[in-house]
Amino acid sequence: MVEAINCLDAESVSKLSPWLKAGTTIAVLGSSVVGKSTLINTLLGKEQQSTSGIREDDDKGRHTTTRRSLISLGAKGVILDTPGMREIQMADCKEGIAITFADIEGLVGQCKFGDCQHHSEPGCAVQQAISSGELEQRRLTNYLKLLREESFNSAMLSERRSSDKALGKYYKRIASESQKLKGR
Ligand SMILES: Nc1nc2c(ncn2[C@@H]2O[C@H](COP(=O)(O)OP(=O)(O)O)[C@@H](O)[C@H]2O)c(=O)[nH]1
Ligand SMILES: [Mg+2]
Ligand SMILES: [Zn+2]
Repeated sequence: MVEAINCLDAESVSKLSPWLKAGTTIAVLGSSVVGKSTLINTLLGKEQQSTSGIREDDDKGRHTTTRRSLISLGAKGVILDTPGMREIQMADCKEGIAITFADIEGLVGQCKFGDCQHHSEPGCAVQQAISSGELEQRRLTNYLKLLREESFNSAMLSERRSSDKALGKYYKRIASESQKLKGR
């Protein structure tokens, strides 16, 4: 669905009401200055989120939304304001890929080798489907590309999570050791 709205106009923003229900969480995404915070303010009926129309000066210079925040819209659910993002990466979406490419995943199970990469192995059911015209090469390329992206991002994410955890433990240890030293 695409809705064109004026974020500054409550009546226009009310077009979004079918998606704003109790129990739902909505995230606003998009480049900086597209009007994400403005939209949220109009939904709230007050200027709660800083927008780039409001100048805020601090040691970092002029800025608007600098961090994520989760805002309650009462009976309209909750909404997540975000600073502008350059890109959105996928992770933990193996299930979504499996559903979207159910046809290919069905073929994969029929390949001769369990670890078939579906490029040039003998007995590859996927390549057979390409030759017979049952499957489009473009669709297979997309599938393989998404799988690669998924596994790369998920690995990066778990690496980052474990290094964050280790850092947290390190901080805790330093804090408790310095407490001990103070107590002496
Ligand atoms: N005319 C008009 N101005 C808008 C609209 N949405 C946002 N703005 C203005 O665009 C600027 C950036 O909005 P802001 O909410 O800070 O963008 P954000 O960075 O995506 O959060 C502000 O000056 C808003 O007043 C809109 O629908 N119409
Ligand atoms: Mg903003
Ligand atoms: Zn195969």
